[in-house]
Amino acid sequence: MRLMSEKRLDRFRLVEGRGELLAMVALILVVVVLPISVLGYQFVLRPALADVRTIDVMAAAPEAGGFQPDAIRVAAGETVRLRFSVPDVPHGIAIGPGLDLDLGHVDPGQVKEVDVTFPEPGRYTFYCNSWCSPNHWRMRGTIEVYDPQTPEALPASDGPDPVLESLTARGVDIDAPHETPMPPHGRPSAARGVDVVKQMGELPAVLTAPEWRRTLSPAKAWEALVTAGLSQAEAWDAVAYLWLAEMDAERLKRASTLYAKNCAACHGEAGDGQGVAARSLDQHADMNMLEEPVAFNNPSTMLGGSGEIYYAKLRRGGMGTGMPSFGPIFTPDETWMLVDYLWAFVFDLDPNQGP
Ligand code: HEC
Ligand SMILES: [Cu+2]
Repeated sequence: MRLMSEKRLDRFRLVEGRGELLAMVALILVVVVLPISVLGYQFVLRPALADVRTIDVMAAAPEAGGFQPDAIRVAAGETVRLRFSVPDVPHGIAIGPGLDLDLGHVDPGQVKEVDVTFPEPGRYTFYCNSWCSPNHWRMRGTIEVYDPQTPEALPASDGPDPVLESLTARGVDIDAPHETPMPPHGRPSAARGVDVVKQMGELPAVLTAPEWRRTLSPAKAWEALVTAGLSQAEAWDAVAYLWLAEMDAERLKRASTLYAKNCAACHGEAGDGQGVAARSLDQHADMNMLEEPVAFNNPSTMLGGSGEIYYAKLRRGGMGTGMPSFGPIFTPDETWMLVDYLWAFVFDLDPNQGP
C-alpha cells in the first residue's frame, strides 16, 4: 500500500519537474525566439524572398519636407512595394487616379505598405488625404510608370480633358460668378420630383440626357420647366429629381467618402464652407487661400452653376484661390461622382437612393 503511493508521488514529482522545464522553454520561445523570428522574417527574409523592389517613402507635412522621395519611377509590369512611414504627425495615404488605393491613416512609428503593379505606362499621384497642416494640399508625389522597352521616353499623358476643352472652345469662364436671382424657397425634393416628372408624361429626351444636365445650371433648367407649364415648386422638385438621377447607393457612398477625406476640411462636412481649414484667417494666409471655400448648401450660388463648370473647377483647381487641382488624383468618373454629390447639399435625395 505505502510503496504504491510513494511511487506515485515520485512520478508526480517527475511530471511536475518536466512541467517547469516546459514552461521555461515556452517562455524563452515567446520572449526571445518569437520576436527575433518575426523581425528577421519582416526585415531580412521577406524582402529577400519577395520578388519585389521595396521603396521606402517618408511622408511628412510639406513644411517638414513633404514626401521623400516625391517622385518614383517604376517600369510597367514591375511589382513594387511602397512602404510609407511618417516622422511627424498622422497622415492619410492614398494613390490615384482610379486605383482605389487608400492605405488609411499612418501614425508616427507605424509603417503601412502596399504592393502595386502598374500594367501600363502612365502617371499616378500619391497624396495625403487627411488634414495635417495648412500646407496639407501640397503633400503630393508622382509615380511615373515607363515602358520597359523605351525607358527614356516620358509616359504619354492622357491629353487634354474633353470637358475643359469644350468649355474653352465655347468661351465659358469657369471662374465667373453665377448667382441665381430666383432660388427655391424650401428645399427641393427628389422624392416629390419623381411624381412631378411622372405626371409630365413623356419627357423630352433632352431632359433625361445626362449631357443636357451637365451643361446647364439647375436654375436654367428650372426656367425651362416653368415655361413648360410646371409651378415654381414643382419645377424645383423635378430639377432635384433629374439632377440626382445619377446617384445610386453605391456612388453616394463612394462620393461621400471622397468628399469627407478631400473636401470637408475646407468646404465643411455639411457643405457650408466652414471646414477646419476655412475657420481661421491665419490658415488662409498660410495656404495662400485668397477666397472663402464655397458653401455648397447655398442655393443662390450653387444652383446658378452647371455640373461641367464644377467638374472643370475640380480638375483644374482655382487660379490662386486655394481650391486645389484634383485632376492628377481623381478619374473623370470619380470627378463626376463628386459633382453629382454636391447637388445633395441643396436637394433632398429620394430616400430610395440612400445607402
Ligand atoms: C484647401 C481648401 C479647399 C479644398 C481642400 C477644396 N476646395 Fe473647393 N474651393 C476652395 C475655395 C477657396 C474655393 C473658391 C475659389 C474658387 O472657386 O476657386 C473653392 C471652390 C470650389 C468649387 C467652385 C464652386 C462654385 O460655385 O464655383 C467647387 C465645385 C469645389 N470647390 C469643389 C471642391 C471639391 C469637390 C473638393 C474636394 C474634392 C474641394 N473643392 C476641395 C477651397 C478648397
Ligand atoms: Cu496631410
